Amino acid sequence: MAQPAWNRAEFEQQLRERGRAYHIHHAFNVMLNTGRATPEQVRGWVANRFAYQAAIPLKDAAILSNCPVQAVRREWVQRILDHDGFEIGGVRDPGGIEAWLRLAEAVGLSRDEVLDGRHVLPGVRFAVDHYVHFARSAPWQEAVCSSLTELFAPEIHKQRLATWPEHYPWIAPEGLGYFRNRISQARRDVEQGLQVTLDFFVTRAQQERALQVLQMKLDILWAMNDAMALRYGTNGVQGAMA
Ligand code: AHQ
Repeated sequence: MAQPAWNRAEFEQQLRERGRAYHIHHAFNVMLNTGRATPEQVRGWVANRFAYQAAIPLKDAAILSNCPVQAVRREWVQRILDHDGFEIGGVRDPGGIEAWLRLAEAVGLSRDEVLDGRHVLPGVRFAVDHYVHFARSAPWQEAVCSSLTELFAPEIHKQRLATWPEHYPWIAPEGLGYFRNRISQARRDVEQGLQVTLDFFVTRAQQERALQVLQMKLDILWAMNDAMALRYGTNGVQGAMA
């Protein structure tokens, strides 16, 4: 007997409950955000996470290329501008990738060693490549749904802004600009991503699929932290979930 579909509020609650598995709870992130990371571990995180950041515009362009709904594309395209930056009608924004490179310089990395990917770990590379491949090959609504880990992102950005200046006074404050920008951008992203998800995944089987897609993306973020924890250690810090 097919189970009844959840109503919108119940379905949204099911999505939000997956936050239990968000990488804010991973030992590597707990170490970072509780001030127990060495400069080498911070640099390793920044250099590896750049691989993820640099792939986001490719992922979002893949969604645009698969999405036939103009009303969705005209909002989704903002995400590419957020990351790649733009100069339109005299308005200039260097974008998030440039902000991440400033974070890299603030933690003592050169732009070149971040841009050439020399520090990127195999597990990070495979997780990032899977995310881009998924966005290229999955139905566009599933790729939209996979971005909903951002339901939990404002919290992790706020946590960094609240803890890094005190714990890592050696990082110039302007290096943290990326995290400041993402709080509002993530909130705006989620508004669109959640509406598309709640509108499209309506039967119980579709809703269960949406939860499976969200879990896959949570695993992508978790796997990147696993690779970094193995390479750089977590200084004995235990995550909120093993
Ligand atoms: O900086 C992040 C970002 O630009 C994005 C885009 C979004 C997506 O489309 O999947 N996800 C995401 C995330 C960013 N930062 C991560 C972090 O921990 O700093 C969190 C990550 C996410 O929650 O998916």
